[in-house]
Amino acid sequence: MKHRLLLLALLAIVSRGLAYEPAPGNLQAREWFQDAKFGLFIHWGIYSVRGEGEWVMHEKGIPVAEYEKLAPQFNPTAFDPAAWVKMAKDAGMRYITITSKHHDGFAMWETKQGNWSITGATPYKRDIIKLLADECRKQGIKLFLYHSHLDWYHPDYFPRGRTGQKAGRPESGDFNRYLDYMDAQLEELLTGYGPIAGIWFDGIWDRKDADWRLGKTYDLIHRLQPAALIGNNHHLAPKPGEDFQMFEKDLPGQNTTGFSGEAEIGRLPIETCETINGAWGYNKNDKKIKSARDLIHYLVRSAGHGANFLLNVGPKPDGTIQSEFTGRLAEMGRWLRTTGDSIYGTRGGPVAPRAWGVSTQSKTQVFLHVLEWPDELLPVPAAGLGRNPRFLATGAAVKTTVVDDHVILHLPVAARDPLDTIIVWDK
Ligand code: FHN
Repeated sequence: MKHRLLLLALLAIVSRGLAYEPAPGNLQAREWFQDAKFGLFIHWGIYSVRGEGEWVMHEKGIPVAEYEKLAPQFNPTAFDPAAWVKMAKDAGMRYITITSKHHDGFAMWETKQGNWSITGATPYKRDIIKLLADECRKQGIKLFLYHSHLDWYHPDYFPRGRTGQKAGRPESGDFNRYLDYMDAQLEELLTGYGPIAGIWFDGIWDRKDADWRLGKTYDLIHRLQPAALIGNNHHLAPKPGEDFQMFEKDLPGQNTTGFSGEAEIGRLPIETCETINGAWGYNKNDKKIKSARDLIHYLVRSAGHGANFLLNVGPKPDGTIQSEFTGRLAEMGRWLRTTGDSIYGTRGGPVAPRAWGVSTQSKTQVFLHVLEWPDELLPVPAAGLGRNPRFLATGAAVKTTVVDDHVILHLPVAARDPLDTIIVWDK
């Protein structure tokens, strides 16, 4: 009787998908991912033709038959994958995450599941994911794929969710057939493009209560490429089978967007993503470009929270990336060339994140990033800091005074970097 109960309990766990055991290569990939710290997000698709962001189909209520007319206009002859990858590497980024399919359902690769794709419906006819994957491999940078669960195009995406209501599709459909189609597309991506570092899912918030068969899809991915990391931007705590957790436009623990309210922080590697202006897909009217200072601070604060930073660009329909974006990325890369030791390969440090800054740590060193602190004296908890405090930029010793369990750092104005004063201790 006891054994039967145990067996039943085990079966229940397995059938709920809780039994996921990451492969050794997957665990290694998680470590690599956390060390990498900085990645390039790319939102690119036929929506870029309109230059009004990737939600234009939903926001303007464009029916499928009308939206399809964008495909013949998408001919990115200036797309230069070598230049994109070099741009990311020069920015200090260690991986790229590109939209294989966004919510409009359009495949940016040569899918065999219909003609709604770059090779089936555009004059360009070349497989963008393949071109980029080959170039990433050549230049030694990893590639993740953003893949939308939500689909405004496919007729079997039914019952419909809270978006894409005006796409003019028939009021019937077989949701499981849609999921089969999605799995078949994922299988193509995970078998025809070399090692894929991970799949970045998005969109199940559109139909929160639907059965998305996540276990089946996740098993498929892990079977085809055990080291590929699965993350899902469902804005909730991680689910079984996922390998990293992401936040959107929020640091872990914040909820300025309203997306992260239910997203309790799990124990997986974490990533947060942000835009350079306010848009993910190309938006010709969005001129609100964040400063390099703000973007660098976001990277530093992410690292202090133990999270990666995935920073987005939305390329233009011709395949070029606007100079405001490339300029910001170049500035970030320049900064990282002298400060990278305090970011790459680190985890959150002993001083918890504060309004004035954060701490990070590698295996041998602790780093304090003082981002906004007007005074010369800065008290911080002494626990875990280590020996020999000095300014990372110059190597000059930092004068300290110990008061109870705090150490007061003396930070004369002349020794400060207005962007980020970094102090390093040996462990
Ligand atoms: O709806 C998408 C949006 O277009 C974009 O892809 C971002 C990126 O994090 N995620 C979604 C909203 O949560």
